[in-house]
Amino acid sequence: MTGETVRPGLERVLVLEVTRVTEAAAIAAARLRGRGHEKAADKAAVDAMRRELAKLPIRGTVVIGEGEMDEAPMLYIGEKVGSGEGPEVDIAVDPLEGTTICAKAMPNALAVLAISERGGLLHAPDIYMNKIAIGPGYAPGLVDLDAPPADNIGALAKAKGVAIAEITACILDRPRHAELIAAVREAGASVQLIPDGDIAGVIWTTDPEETGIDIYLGIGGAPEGVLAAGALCCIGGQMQGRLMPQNEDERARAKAMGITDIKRKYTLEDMASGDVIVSATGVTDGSLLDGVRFRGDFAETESVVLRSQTGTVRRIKTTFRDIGSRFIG
Ligand code: VTB
Repeated sequence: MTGETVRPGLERVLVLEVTRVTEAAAIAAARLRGRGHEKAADKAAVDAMRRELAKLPIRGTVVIGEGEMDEAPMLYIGEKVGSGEGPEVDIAVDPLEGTTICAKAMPNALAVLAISERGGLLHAPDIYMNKIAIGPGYAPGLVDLDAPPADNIGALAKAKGVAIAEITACILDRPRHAELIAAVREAGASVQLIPDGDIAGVIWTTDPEETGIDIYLGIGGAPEGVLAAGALCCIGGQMQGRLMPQNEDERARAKAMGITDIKRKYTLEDMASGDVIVSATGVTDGSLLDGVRFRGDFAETESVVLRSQTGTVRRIKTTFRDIGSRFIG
């Protein structure tokens, strides 16, 4: 053997670099856990993430961010981030997924970032998306966004070899889901409602034995949909999504971002493909990750970093010293 083949794609050293970014965002947000100030916690996470992104050796473009340029001062869609040297990459961020969860110090708030080769992540506006996701190991097309919930649940139970009563669907607790929730329960399955945080909801489907969640269903944010697709593209699983503009303005925004067919049903590959790295750090404790622990001038974080090209899943526990001087913006 004359050495290892170097595969094209993102530089693997970025795996650790992106984790630094979500760690910093998580620590900044965690300082404001339980204070009831959603905006302050989100801003702290955004500031920290942007500061860390500036240190990365990349020429990055934000494709999923805090909003469009006119509504978000930082990490807006189209913003250039990184040191300005290195590969051209696309970046999707959710500096604080679950701002309300964090403000209430409830479970499952995360700092999330995905990085891909140019064009590897769907450029989606900050509007709603209808989503369906299941974990790996099932025949392609087993479930479908346009099929009745009972059909999807039935197909999944059959493929899993269990009774429908043993299937659990994760759905955001919103009035708009009343019919969906009723249909899933009527089919005989159980529903786990979540207050926010559907990136985690989708990721849970990849490990039903651990999380108890077999399928994710319902309407959440499109940015969260693309980030969740990024994660599934690394771990495996199936997902479909369709943008759900609520008015003319949202339709126009989607068009301005290059979306010509607003009714298009996106597959997982349409939303995330090629070499993708996703990092998530826990802000509050959750079933995916522990939240940030503060001990005197130390902080401990737990992150998971995924890479699609190799399918590697890394869990990283980090202890930071002197956080008083290092992480105050
Ligand atoms: C979800 C959830 C987010 O927005 O995408 C949701 O994952 C959808 O919007 O944590 P609504 O709150 O309007 O239902 C969040 O709850 C907040 O960004």
